[in-house]
Amino acid sequence: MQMGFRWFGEGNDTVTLDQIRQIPGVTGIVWALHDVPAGEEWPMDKIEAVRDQAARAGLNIDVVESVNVHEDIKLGRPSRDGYIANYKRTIEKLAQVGVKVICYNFMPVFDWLRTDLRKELEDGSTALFYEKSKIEDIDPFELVRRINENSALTMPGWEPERLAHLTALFEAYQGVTQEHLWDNLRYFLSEIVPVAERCGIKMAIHPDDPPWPVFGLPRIITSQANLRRFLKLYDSPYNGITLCSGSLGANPDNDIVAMIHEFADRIPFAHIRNVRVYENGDFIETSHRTQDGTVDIAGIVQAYHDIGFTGYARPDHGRHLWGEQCRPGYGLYDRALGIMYLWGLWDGAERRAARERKVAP
Ligand code: DNO
Repeated sequence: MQMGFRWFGEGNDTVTLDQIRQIPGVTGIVWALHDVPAGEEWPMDKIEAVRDQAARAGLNIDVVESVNVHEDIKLGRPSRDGYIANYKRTIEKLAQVGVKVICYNFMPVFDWLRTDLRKELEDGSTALFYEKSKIEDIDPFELVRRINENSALTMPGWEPERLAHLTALFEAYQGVTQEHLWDNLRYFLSEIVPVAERCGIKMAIHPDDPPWPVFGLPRIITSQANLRRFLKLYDSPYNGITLCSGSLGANPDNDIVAMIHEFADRIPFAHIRNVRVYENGDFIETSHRTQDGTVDIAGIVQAYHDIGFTGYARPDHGRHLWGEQCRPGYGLYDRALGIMYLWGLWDGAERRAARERKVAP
């Protein structure tokens, strides 16, 4: 297991590369050009600038998260081909600087979705929170109307300046079913994966977060059965998964350990984090420790060890601790603690395996 740490770039992250390099066992940053809009080709000089910054800190840039997919590709519009051509050229450029894995997602309109970015936990820290009733069964057009009428009412991702854009996208997705989305994903993969194969880059789709449809928008990367279907859309080791335990774990029916075993050779990248799911379906992000949430982090790390995982991993969203001012979910302290917990589990698994090898006849 190779450990990375997400970094949003110089001037765009409260965490510095010098801090990251002091976290035990971290060998690379997980990065992206966050100022390049989805659909545009990434400029080489900006890619090289990140490579050089990381190299000065002794960190690799093997994992990119994310090269975002333009909505026209997800919608299957004729203009998708131009955006796909840009995507291919970006893959080729990233190969030139040694990138090994590209994480992306295929969620319409929103990436991860929460209702509160700083909900207080019992210990006084704050964390990302999802309140089901605020999102499910809500007509998005009605929500836009309510926010327009009452500026005190808002939600992450629904800032007043985004409302017109959101409304246009919701209109565009009307009538787009899950099956349409599967077709558009298949088309995207059939174009992209051959390029990734040629470049030696593994594409790794991120599951939908949360793993169910929101605001009437289709979501398909949600479960073991759907991941199986996804992998069959294009059968290649270069068409893989970013197995995110927190995203999938928001649905307690998802058995992540079983997924690790079933998809063992198709997981180039693992996001490992915990969530606590409540009976009413709300969930909050907790520390990485198994006992703090409802996801079996100890079982998950053991499963990665059992399959001989040599891919990349990173801790995911952390809580905001000790007064840290940071991007929601992306502070230094809790993710660094998370890494030490993951290494503790991993090293324990190594010891057990070595002991078992010794006593084996
Ligand atoms: C959340 C992240 C996601 C992820 C994208 C991948 O913090 O895990 O935003 O980067 O879904 O494209």
